[in-house]
Amino acid sequence: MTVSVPAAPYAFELEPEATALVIIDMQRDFLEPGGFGSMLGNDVSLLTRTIAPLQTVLATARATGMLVIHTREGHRPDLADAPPAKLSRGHLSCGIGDPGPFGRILVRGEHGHGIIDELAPADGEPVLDKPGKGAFYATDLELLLHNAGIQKLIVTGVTTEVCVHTTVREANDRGFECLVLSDCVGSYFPEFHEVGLKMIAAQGGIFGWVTDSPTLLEQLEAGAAPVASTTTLS
Ligand code: TIU
Repeated sequence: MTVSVPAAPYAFELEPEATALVIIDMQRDFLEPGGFGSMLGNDVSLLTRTIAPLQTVLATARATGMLVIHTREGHRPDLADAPPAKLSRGHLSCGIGDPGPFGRILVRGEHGHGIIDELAPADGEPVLDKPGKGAFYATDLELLLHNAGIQKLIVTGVTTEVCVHTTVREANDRGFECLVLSDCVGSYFPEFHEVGLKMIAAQGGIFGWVTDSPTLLEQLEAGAAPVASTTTLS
């Protein structure tokens, strides 16, 4: 079955069995009020608005039998996999590895590093721990996708211009085609979110495609390939 999803810059064709849903870094420290993100002065509601639509996409992907992959940004407790340049960046008084509101910040195993309860991984769904912004860097994601026969990615999560963008660029260079869901990705900076999405679909889809979750779900649920059409980014 091929599903044709209206998108910018033109319809994205996907076969569910060759497509993975990638959910990037929906971690408490980025999303929850009082966590690391909000401690830095960010408005986390710009990120939490992605949770409800993402829950629906996740349920549909599971029902369709699609591969679902979750990622978490973070480090070993001894920080041996954290570049000193990352640790020192920003001159933060409370940064990576320091005791934060939800445990040590971005350290694996700590409460704040965990994925929010609303999007908890199901048994058998790969959860990828990544030390960088991109999900391919220093992880086995590419191997995992190749072994599962995956060629296309539906990309969701946070933040649009940081970990989502880096991952889409990495995926694109490796030959994967990415469909980014505009309502299922979010940024602390609305203008970066908007421009970040435009950058993906510009120049004929230089990095990938952009649509929203209702548009994807409508086509997945119809289970057919209607006439291809194009949407514009608002
Ligand atoms: N996951 C992710 O995007 N990590 C970040 O550090 N994002 C920021 O926007 N800071």
